[in-house]
Parts: sequence; structure tokens; C-alpha cells
Amino acid sequence: MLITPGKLLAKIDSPEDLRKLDRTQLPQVCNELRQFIIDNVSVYGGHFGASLGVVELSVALHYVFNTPDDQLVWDVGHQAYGHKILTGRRDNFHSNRTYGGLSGFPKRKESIYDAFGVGHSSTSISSALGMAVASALQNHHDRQHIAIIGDGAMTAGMAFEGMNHAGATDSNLLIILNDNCMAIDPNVGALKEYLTDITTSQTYNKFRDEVWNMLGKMSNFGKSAQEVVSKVEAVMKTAILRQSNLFESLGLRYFGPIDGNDIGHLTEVLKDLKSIPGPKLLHCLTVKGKGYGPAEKDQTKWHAPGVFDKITGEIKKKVYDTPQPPKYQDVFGNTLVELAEKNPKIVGVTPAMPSGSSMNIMMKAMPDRAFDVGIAEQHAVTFSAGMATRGEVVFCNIYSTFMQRGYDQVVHDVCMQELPVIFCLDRAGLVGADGPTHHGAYDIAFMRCIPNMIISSPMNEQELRNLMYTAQLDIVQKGTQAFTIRYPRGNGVMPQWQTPLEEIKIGTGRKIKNGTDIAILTLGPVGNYVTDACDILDKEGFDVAHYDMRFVKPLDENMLHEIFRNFDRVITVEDGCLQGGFGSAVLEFMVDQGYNSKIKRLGIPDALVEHGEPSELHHECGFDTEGIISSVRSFMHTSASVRV
Ligand SMILES: Cc1ncc(C[n+]2csc(CCOP(=O)(O)OP(=O)(O)O)c2C)c(N)n1
Repeated sequence: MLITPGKLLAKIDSPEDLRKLDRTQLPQVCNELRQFIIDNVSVYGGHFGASLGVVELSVALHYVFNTPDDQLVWDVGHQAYGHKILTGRRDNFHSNRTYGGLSGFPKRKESIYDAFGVGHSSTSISSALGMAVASALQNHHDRQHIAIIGDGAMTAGMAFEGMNHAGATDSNLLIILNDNCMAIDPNVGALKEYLTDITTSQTYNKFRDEVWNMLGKMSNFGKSAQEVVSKVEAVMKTAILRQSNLFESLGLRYFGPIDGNDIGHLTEVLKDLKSIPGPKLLHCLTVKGKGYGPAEKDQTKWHAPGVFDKITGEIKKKVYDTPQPPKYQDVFGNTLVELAEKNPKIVGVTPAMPSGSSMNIMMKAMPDRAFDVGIAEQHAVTFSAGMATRGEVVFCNIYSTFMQRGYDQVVHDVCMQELPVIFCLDRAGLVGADGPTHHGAYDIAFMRCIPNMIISSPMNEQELRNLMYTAQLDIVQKGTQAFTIRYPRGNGVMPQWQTPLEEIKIGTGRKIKNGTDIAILTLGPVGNYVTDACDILDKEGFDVAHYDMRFVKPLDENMLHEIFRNFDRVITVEDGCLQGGFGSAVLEFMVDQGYNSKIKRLGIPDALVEHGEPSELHHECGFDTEGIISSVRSFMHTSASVRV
């Protein structure tokens, strides 16, 4: 479906075109840009509310600054749709997040206007500061470097590390704090309170009003009282802010708060800031979902709503005649509450993903025992470790990709301290439309090399429940090992998923199917592809054995001995990187034990897999049903063509 841009937007093929417009035309550009985003996302899906909230910022930044020479760094990047549309990608925007299409995030390879590739949060200040320092070293003293960071992303340690460095330099850095009081869920923590405080001016504005009143009454001033007040206010502001403003204390000049949805004022202020050297921060207040009623009202739901009817605001969901399998995240969320009802020591931790991980189910049911700690994966891990030292049974739920940020904490604060923290790694494996920044590709490899770590992955909902049940039992909790359970984004395979909870013996796999020709070993839900493949291969006369190994650490050694004694051809399948992953673990076992079967490993190759539907990406990597069938055939020296 072709989405037609408005009259002005249709002529903006680059920011140069935008800069040719008269200032009075900018409100219309904003309207058209907003409408274009609504039209596109309603049909093609994607992130939504965040981009609507920064329409004015996107227009103002490209209008005032000399992009791409001036460097714009969008934090996270889920809000950069306006930026993409203004920078030559309007006519291709319908391909956003689809296989072979535009990335949903800024990406250096995609455009010279994307100064830095993003997806994970809170990197903008450090990267923009790096650019600013490089510009100074290269004598580009006029170049501007702008980090646009949300109040959610500002809660992360990295943002503070960047500010701490920036404030001690004279770098040409402008940080725009896009404060909409939201992360995906409502923003949390003391910083949020602080931002609300300076916005509602408990300190500075109250003082300013008092001065205003006092001087206003002194009508015998020769000049107008207002002029005097302005001067006094400026002096007071500097004095008060130095002492009480967090950003000023860190050496950044603080400006604002201003209405970030007021295009006129925004362009004025940005123009002024251009001529103020050194590190500075502009505090903009914006509304997430601005301009689309339902998105303003329910900002969490409209963070990434999927396709919707833009007239009625109805989010379109597929309707099925029969009960469907649940999302793995919901099995996690509901099972956690079920377990916590019986085990009072259980607590839950999420770094800013209550809805995404379904930890919100426990937060609602047991608000004292479930914690959203903000976008702070490192803290989430060590905070969990702290609770574990005192005997709490901690389920720390972090998306696989974001766990990369908490790695040292897993090593140093959990495993070296022999603490039985339970890590539930959601979105493990290829996640789909979010692409390479979000694929949970590496966790098996990076967790597997740490001592004191159990690593498991369920093939279905029942297994997930049983692994969670096992992890909180004394057999684990009185021990010295952390327990990782990785599971993917999306739905499982069992409509009737509320099965009785049963212990799984740690380090044991399951034989799913007997066979004699070849053994396929799987970890996690990719096992279901093998089940399907076996049905087809059986009909072709291949007698395939299938083992769901369940644990990559410890491996089921008895099972592996049985496999290597009986099969000279083995295939491993995993939704994870091949380097150092599950297949590597099986190979290591084989070599260490002196077996010499032929092994073929299927999984994510040593390359960045781009975005697309998970099924498309699994196919590309060759570990969907069709890929597995092909591998079996070629392994068995058959050249029959693939038909699934
Ligand atoms: C390191 C990391 N953790 C978690 C996320 C998931 N995430 C994406 S957007 C978002 C909220 C960001 O909030 P904010 O910066 O305020 O931007 P807004 O959506 O409100 O514009 C979160 C938690 C992420 N991208 N990166």
C-alpha cells in the first residue's frame, strides 16, 4: 500500500530541502511528518509513540543544525522514524523492519545521517562525546555533536559515565534530554522524581516566583519591575542551579525545561544553544504518542502496537478459532507468580522491561517482591546477587541481548561468589524485526565459559515451567551455581500449557525419537523444527533419532556417550551463535572423550544476521525445518530436492 506524504514532506528528500523552508512552514512539516508516521506504522507496524513524541525535535534539529556534518546521535533509536523520513528514506519507509528493508534503528551502513548505530540504550552521550573530542583533535571546532536521550535511557549507568566525562571537558556536546516520563513502562527511580521536581520547580521555580512577587510589589523601581526581575532571576538561577541542579553539578550547563513539542520555541532555543560552547544539556518535555489520542492515553501499549486501524485506534490482532499457545514470556510471568505463592523467598527483578518480560504480572500480584530497577542491567544482576546472599530466591529476567551489558556482574558478582541467582533470558535467539542489535545470539557462548553456571533451554512451555520450578528448589538454592534458562521471543507450542510442575534432574536430556541413521541433538524450541523434519524424513526413509539435550551445561554425558557410541553422523541445532555455542560444547565432549563421529552444526553463523521475520532468519541460517531436512539429506549423501 502506497502511503502518500503531505505536500511539504513530499519535497523533502534531504535536510537541505527542509532548511530551505521558511520557519513559518515548520508546523505544517511537523503535522505532515506525524501523519506519515501514523499512516505507515498503522499499516506496517513498528515502534510508534516514541517517534510521535519527537516529531518537533526531529524537524528542529535538522532545520537548525548542519546535518550530516553536525552529528546527531539518537539514543536507542526506536524514536528515529522522523529522522529517517527526513533524511532520504521517506519513499522506502514502508520497508521498515522487513527482511531486506530499512532497519528500525539508525544504522551507520544505512545512511550518512545515522552518525551512530543504536538499539541498546544509553550509548548516545559517550559516542557523541567521542565524536566531539575527535572533532576537536581534527580541528573541526565548529562541528556540533548532539545526543538525544530519553529520560528512561538516562537512568542507565552508561549515561552517567558519559556525563561524568563530558562535564570535565570543553567539548562541543549538546545533550537533549527528551523527558516524557516514560520508558516502555512508566519510568522509575529517583532520577525520574528529580526530573519531575525540576520540571514542577519545587526548588528553582518556587524561588523564582517568590523573587518575582517581592519585586513586583516594589512598584517604585525606576525601570519596569519585570526587567529587574529577569536580571535577578538570571543571577539566582545560576547560583541556585550550581548548587542544586544535578547536571550543572556534573559540569554541564543546564537549559530548560522547555516544551519539546513547541516547534517555534524549540528552533529558537536550539539556534541560541549553537553559539554556546562547551558541554550542555537541554531539558525538553515531550509527550510520548503526541498527536495520536490512543497513544497519548496508553503509552505502554502504543510503544510498539503492531498494525492498527488509524481511524478507530483498534489494534489488529489475528483471530483464531482454536486456543493458541501462549507467549513464552507469559508462561514465565504466570509461573513465577504460581511459584512465588508457594515459596515466600522468591523475588523478581527486571531492568525496565516489566511488560516485555511479563514481570508485570508479579509486580501487580506481589508489588513488594518484584522490582523494576530501570534500564540498568548491570545493577539488576548485582542487586540480585545482593539479595541472593541473604537467602532470597531471585529470578532476574533480562533479555538475552541486554544481558551482554551485565556480563562482568554475572562473572564477578554472581558466579565467583557462588550465588544461585536464576537468570531467565527472554528473547534468546534470533528475535526478528528488531534485528542484529536485539538478536539474543551470544548468551550460550558467553555463559558457558563461566564456572558455577548451569545453562538450560526448554523445548516447550511445560519444560520452561519445570526448569523454573527446579531452579527454585533447595537442590539448586542451597548450592553454589547460578541457573540460566534461555527461551525465545514469541509463542510456544502448547495451547494447554498449565501442566503440573515437576523437577528436572539437572544435566539430563530427553530422547524425543529413536532412530538408527543419524542423531540430531537440539537445545531449546528449535527442537520443534526437528520434530517436524523427522516426520518428513521418516517418509523419505531416513531413520533419524532426536535428542532434546535441555542443558548445555552440564551436558548429559550419559546421553552423549550413548549417542557417540551408536551414531557416526550427528547434527546439532541451536538458535544461538555457532562459535562457542551448544554445538561447540558437543564437539568438545566428542574430542575429549575420543569419539570421532562426523558432526554438522546448525545455528547462527559468524556474521550479523539482519532483521526480518524469525522464520525468514531461521531459514537464512539454515536451521528451520527445511534447512534441517536439507542437512540430513546432504549428510546422508542424498541430493533429492527440498520440498516441505
Ligand atoms: C540496554 C537496553 N536495555 C533495555 C532496552 C529496551 N528498551 C527499549 S526502549 C526502552 C525505553 C526507553 O525509554 P526512553 O529512553 O525514555 O525513551 P522513550 O521510549 O520514552 O522515548 C527500553 C527499556 C534497550 N533498548 N537497551
